[in-house]
Amino acid sequence: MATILVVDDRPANRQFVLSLLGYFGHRLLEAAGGVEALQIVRDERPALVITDIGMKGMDGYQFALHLRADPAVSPPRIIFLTATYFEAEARALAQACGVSRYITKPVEPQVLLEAIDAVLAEPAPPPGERLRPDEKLIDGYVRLMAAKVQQHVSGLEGPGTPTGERTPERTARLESANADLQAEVTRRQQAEEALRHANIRLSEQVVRDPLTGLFNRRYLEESLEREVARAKRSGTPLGIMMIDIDHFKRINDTFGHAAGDAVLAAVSRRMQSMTRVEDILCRYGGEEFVLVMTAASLDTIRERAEMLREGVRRLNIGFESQHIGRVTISVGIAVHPDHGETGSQAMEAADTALYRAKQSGRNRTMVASAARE
Ligand code: GH3
Ligand code: MG
Ligand code: MG
Repeated sequence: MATILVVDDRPANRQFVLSLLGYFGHRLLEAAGGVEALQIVRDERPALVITDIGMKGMDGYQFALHLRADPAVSPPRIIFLTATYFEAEARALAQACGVSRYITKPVEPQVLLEAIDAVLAEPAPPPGERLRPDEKLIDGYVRLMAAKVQQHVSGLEGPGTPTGERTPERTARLESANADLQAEVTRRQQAEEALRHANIRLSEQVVRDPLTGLFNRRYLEESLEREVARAKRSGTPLGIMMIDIDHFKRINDTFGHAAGDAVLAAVSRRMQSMTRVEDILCRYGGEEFVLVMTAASLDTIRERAEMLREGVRRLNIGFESQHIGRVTISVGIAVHPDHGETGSQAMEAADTALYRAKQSGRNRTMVASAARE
């Protein structure tokens, strides 16, 4: 009696092999993929692994390579199961991965049982034996196999196929080919997805400030006129808030630049948590921020400014072992079209209001003076 692990991502295939081996008194284990199978091999140390060669996620050959490369396990004997139409590649792949046998599907019970007996009669691979697989060669075979799967499926489904030939065996082969193709498609989709994520991260880097994660000035400049145009079309007001941390220089001077950075990050996080997703919060420079609020009345903007001021004031900031304490902000507000026809005019009006807030003692909100309230 031997412990045998059966690996296949299609339950029906797995079940077929398991029920066949069930009659012969072996201890049977099963896995739906390469990753799971690796863990089972480490825990259960089967004498033999029978694995499908083309699976979603980790393929049979990748699984075999992992096993060979793992110094923690003495590698079990392996039998590959493969579709007939890429038998040649599978044979080469088996050789490159140090796998001594492969069996074509649909599996003939007699062939499988003989192969199992023969493989189990062989001496186990010595634990120290390590393989140096030729990655290029393997990659080449895998590509060939993927191409053949595609060819095979279009051959089965193509216009030249006589429709009367839909025997159960043919249907089973078609299903199996489709599943192989699906595995290949999934692999490609995963690669594309990873690339898409990398691209999103890259484009994020262009519009985000790295310290605070807020939008940067460049993004503000790009979006401001667009937002003004949109506000004009819809006839809704657009709010601009200029925000500046009070006496920020003192924080740097007292606690150091790194502590100053931590304050900038904490203030940004707090303000971000208090703004709507459709609003644009940017780090305009140093310790200055701009919030663009779409479709908001002056009252709403002023209310939001007071909330931000209170929210920041309540922060109790520490950095490493230092207690930095509280910081305050001053805010200048302007509304398009009341305080400026263009985005930059409205920004200037907000900046002037901010200057007045600083002049009159800081930690307060001021509205641009020409406001029609
Ligand atoms: P006020 O209340 O008038 O705004 O005073 P303030 O000290 O906040 O203003 P001031 O413009 O004099 O100083 C801003 C300081 O912000 C000076 C600069 O060194 C610091 N600063 C700018 N960018 C960064 C940064 O990325 N990290 C840190 N730690 N400090 C920065
Ligand atoms: Mg300041
Ligand atoms: Mg400043």
